[in-house]
Amino acid sequence: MDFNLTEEHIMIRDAARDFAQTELLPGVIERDNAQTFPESLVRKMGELGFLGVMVDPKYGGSGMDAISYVLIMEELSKIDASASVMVSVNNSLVCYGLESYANEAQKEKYLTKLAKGEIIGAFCLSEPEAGSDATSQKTTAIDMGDHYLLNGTKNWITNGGRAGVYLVIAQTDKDKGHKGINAFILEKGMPGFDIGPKEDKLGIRGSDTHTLQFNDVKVPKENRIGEDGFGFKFAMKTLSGGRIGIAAQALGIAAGAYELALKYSKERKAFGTEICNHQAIAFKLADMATEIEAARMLVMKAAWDKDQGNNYDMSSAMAKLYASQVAMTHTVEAVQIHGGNGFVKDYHVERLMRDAKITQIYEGTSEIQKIVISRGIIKG
Ligand code: COS
Repeated sequence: MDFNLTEEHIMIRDAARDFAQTELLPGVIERDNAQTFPESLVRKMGELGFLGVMVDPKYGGSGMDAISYVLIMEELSKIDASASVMVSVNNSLVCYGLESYANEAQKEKYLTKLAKGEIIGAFCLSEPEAGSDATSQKTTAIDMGDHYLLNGTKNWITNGGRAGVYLVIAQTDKDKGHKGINAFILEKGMPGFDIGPKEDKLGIRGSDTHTLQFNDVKVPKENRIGEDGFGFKFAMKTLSGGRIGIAAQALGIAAGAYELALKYSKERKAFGTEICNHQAIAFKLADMATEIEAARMLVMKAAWDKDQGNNYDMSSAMAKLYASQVAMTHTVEAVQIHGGNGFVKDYHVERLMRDAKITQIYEGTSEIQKIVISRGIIKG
C-alpha cells in the first residue's frame, strides 16, 4: 500500500490549486450573489483540461486517471463549488457516459467538443416525481420508426441553460419497467425543447440550474445510447462515477472551510490569546482534521477502485455519504469558529456552509447511498 501521490498527481493538484486561487477566488462572492459564472472561466477550465480529465486524448481529453480527477475536484471545490459542479457533471456524467457507452459516430460528434470544453454537457434524469425513485420516469420517448418523440419535464438540471448537449433519460415502454427506459443525446435548439428560468438556490448559486421541458421533440434514432432498454443501467453506471466526483466536491468544501477556520483561529484573539489555544476551538480543529482526512481516504479509495477496474458502486456511495456529512458538519463548525465574522459573506465560510448542503442531496441523496451500501453488504 502506497499513500504517496506520484509527481504527476502533485503537478495536477498544484495546477488546480493555482487556478482556484488566481482565477476562481477573485469574484467568487460576487458570482454567488449574482448567480452567474462567466463563459471565460469555463473556457479556461477547458484549456487546462479540467473538463475532460479522464477522456482518451484521441477524443480531446486529458487522458488522466480518476485520482487526478478527484485531486482537481477537491482543489476547485475549496474555493468555488459552483465551478466544480460544472466540472463534475461534464466529466463524470456526460463525458464518461459517452466514452463508455456511446457508439463511435456519437463519440466523434459530441465527445471531443465536450472533453475540450468547447461545449458543456448536462445530465437529465431527475423529474418532479422521479428523483430518488429513478425508475418512475414520466418523460416518454415513443418509438416512431426513424425517430423518438420526447415529452416531459426534467428538474434541477445542472448546466441546464448553458449546455450544448443533454443526455436525457426517458421511458419508452412503461410495461417493461426499468428495462423500457432509454438514454438519448439531445442538442440545444431542437424544436420543442424549452429551457425554463434559472433556479434561485441556497448554495452553488453560480451554477446554472434549470427545469427543461420537452414537447414533441423529435430525436433521431441514432441519438439513442446503447441498445433499446439500456437507459436505466446507463444512468446507474454513470451515477456511480458521478458520486466519486461529488464526494470529492464535498471533501473540497470541507477542507476549504477547515483551512479558513484554522487560519482565522491563529489570528483572532480572545481572553488574551489566539482562539486556537482554547481547547473549545482546538478540539473542533482536531475533529475537522481527522474526519476530513478520513473522507479523503474514502474518496481516494473510490477513485482507486475506478482506476483499477474494480466495481466502485459501494466505494463511491460510501465516499459520497461520508464526505457530504463531513462537509455539512464541519462547514457549520467553521462558521462557529469565525463567530460573527462567519455570518458575513466576506469570510467565505457561510458560502461553503450553504454549498455543502447540496452534496447530501444531488446524484443520490444520503438515504439513497445507504440503500446502495446496505444492499451491497447484504448481497455480499
Ligand atoms: N450499475 C448497473 N446496474 C444497476 C446499478 C448499477 N450501479 N444499480 C442498479 N442497477 C440495475 C439492477 O441490477 C436492476 O437490473 P436487473 O433488473 O436487470 O437486475 C435495475 O438496475 C433496477 O435496479 P433496482 O431494482 O435496484 O432499482 P430500484 O428501483 O430499487 O432503485 C436505486 C435502485 C434506489 C439505487 C436507484 O433508483 C438510484 O440510484 N436512485 C437514485 C438516483 C439518483 O441518483 N438521482 C439523482 C439524480 S441525478 S442529480
